[in-house]
Amino acid sequence: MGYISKQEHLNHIKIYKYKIKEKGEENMKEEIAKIKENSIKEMENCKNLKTLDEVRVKYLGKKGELTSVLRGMGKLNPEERPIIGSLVNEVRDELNSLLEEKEKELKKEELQKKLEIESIDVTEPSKKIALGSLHPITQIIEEVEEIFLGMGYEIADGPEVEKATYNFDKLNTPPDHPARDVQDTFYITDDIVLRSQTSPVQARVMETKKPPIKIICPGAVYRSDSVDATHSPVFHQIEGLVVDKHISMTDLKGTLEMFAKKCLGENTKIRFRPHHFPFTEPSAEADVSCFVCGGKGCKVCKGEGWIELLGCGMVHPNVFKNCGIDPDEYTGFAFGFGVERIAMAKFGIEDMRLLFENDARFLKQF
Ligand code: 2NM
Repeated sequence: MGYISKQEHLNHIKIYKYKIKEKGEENMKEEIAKIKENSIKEMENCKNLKTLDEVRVKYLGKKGELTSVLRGMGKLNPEERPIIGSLVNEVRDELNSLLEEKEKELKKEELQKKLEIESIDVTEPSKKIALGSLHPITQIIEEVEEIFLGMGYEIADGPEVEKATYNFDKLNTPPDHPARDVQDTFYITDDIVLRSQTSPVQARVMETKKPPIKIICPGAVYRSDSVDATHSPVFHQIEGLVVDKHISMTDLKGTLEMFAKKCLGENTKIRFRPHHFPFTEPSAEADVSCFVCGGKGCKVCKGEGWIELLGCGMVHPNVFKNCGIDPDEYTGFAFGFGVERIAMAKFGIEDMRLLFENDARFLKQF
């Protein structure tokens, strides 16, 4: 820079300041007009409340464009300031009311959109609820219950943790009987067991109810067996009992034949073989003609044509005496079978363990 005198320098500054001041008011008016024009344009282009608020901040916020015009008023002559000041106020009020209007408009639009999206279509199909299904064991129990209810029977139940007297002694099973061995029965104490059959329920009914008695007793029973394809330490039984005057072996055979036909199909035949149970005399086992091959021999009946179905017999007089029923006045028959065996035969299940694992992929099939 070349040398200038102090006076020259001061004059130079004065002239410069004067130039700004001279131009100041016009410039600012122009600037304000531009701000107004731009902000209105941007406001009109706003599509939602968020961008509208951005426009508000950009022009009217603390660091907004119109606000900074007010800040720049220091540069103006004192007489120019009120002119620009009131112009800024005027424009700010105008912009504020335009913003308010636009905001109302956008809010209305957004509400409209929301109502459209959230409106309920009452004709839309409902969500499907996935239903479970009854366990195959439960299905068999319910089916058997239906058949016997249809023949006038009642359903009875009792404790699974049972006195040894009800599980054994009252049922004519003496203390030295092999079934009472700890190898075969779960003992809680010396005289309390997990019931190994549901007949203790029948002993309890005979003790408390005067004949005629027609009951079936479904439920879980326990035996100390190792798990394999045909054994489980817990399984299910259904036992039946009829006590009245003049009940005979023909009633037993007719009842079980009816049951076999209803449960396994009308063409099912039934045969009785002599057997032994401590609580019945005489005792028998009943087989049914194979409901898969009809008797020709197949995989399910292992080529026999017959499938072992149940045990049965005429109630032993000792059982009646033990339960307070006079064997000279009343006779009766009883029968019992394992539910798992029937379910496996009916549904073609080859391994009993599948019935206890409760894998939904398996259970879904029935
Ligand atoms: C069976 C086979 C034969 C039976 C006997 C009794 C009672 F209580 F009357 F003595 N209830 N169930 C019975 C008879 C059970 O299951 C294979």
